[in-house]
Amino acid sequence: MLDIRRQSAEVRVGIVGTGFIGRIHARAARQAGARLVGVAGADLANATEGAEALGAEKAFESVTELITSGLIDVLHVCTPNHLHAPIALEAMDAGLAVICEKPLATEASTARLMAQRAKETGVSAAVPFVYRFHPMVREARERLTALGRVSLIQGSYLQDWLLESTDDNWRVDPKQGGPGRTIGDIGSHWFDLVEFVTGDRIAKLCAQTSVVVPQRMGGGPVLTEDLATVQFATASGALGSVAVSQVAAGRKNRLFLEVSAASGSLAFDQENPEQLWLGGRGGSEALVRDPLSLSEAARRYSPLPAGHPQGFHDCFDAFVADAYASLSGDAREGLPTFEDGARAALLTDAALRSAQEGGWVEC
Ligand code: SOE
Repeated sequence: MLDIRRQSAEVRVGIVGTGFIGRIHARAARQAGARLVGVAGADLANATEGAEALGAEKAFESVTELITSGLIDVLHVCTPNHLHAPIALEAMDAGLAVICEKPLATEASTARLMAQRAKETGVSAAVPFVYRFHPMVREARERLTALGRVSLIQGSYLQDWLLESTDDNWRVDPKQGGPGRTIGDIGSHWFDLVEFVTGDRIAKLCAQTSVVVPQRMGGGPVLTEDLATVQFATASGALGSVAVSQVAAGRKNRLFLEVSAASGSLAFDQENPEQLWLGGRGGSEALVRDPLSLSEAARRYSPLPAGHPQGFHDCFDAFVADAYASLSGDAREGLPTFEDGARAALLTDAALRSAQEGGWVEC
């Protein structure tokens, strides 16, 4: 646990996994004023290379050595998915705060166990559903409360980085990525965002999945879905649908969400995050981010003046800053925790089950 005498001075950070997302975590940690103490990887050579790349003070021979070093307060878990659970559990048991990448685990039951362990140990445990930190997402959440009953929720999360059979990644392999690739990797973000923005819960869903590229890089048959469509109904009675794909040509990271309520609609597009579409029967407008006209909840995540675009890095930085703030008891509204990670894993699991067995699944 964080030493109370040091908490205002610095947060000492360790990172496991130094790929694309590990680098983003390292940058955000620094941005939040933390000290990047150590890196662990597959072996010492890998950790040394990683420590150098991230500018960390020390390379550790193993994850256990880093966890038990007594030199860190928080562990960032940025490995392939199948390693999230064992590492995060070990860190929590050692009393460390954890920031663990999504999906928290490759099965919903393990993700639930992780959320339970976070509760039992009392450590701070956060999961980077970072799209919550776009100011216009916070604005949508605030404004929606005044629009009356939600009738329809729809959208998509589309990428194309796995479009070609020559594209490959550890996420494609169910042993490393888990049984649900596209749903777990990006559907989890969409599910989280929709429940965060509406404050409602998906109560039941019905999904279909498809493998569009049957073989990659001459390997065996692809077993994880390239795309999925999901229909759902929420606890309050709204209906919804979402399409997720990692083979949608031309779409890079397009998370789109539209909510229609009794007296207006809202739409947010992650690739155009400075705007929020406000739909009204008598007229619609694209509200442009301007801290001067945003609600207080959104302004908090809007440090730059209008016309100075904020984006993915800003979201990540804000998420990590809030996660570190929670270490000293400053719990900020909207920090995605392991509870939220377990919830997204449950929805992922429900979608996969529905696609496999056919029909609706309660969630
Ligand atoms: C790859 O699909 C990926 O980097 C995800 O793992 C991230 O969570 C998402 O933000 C962008 O796409």
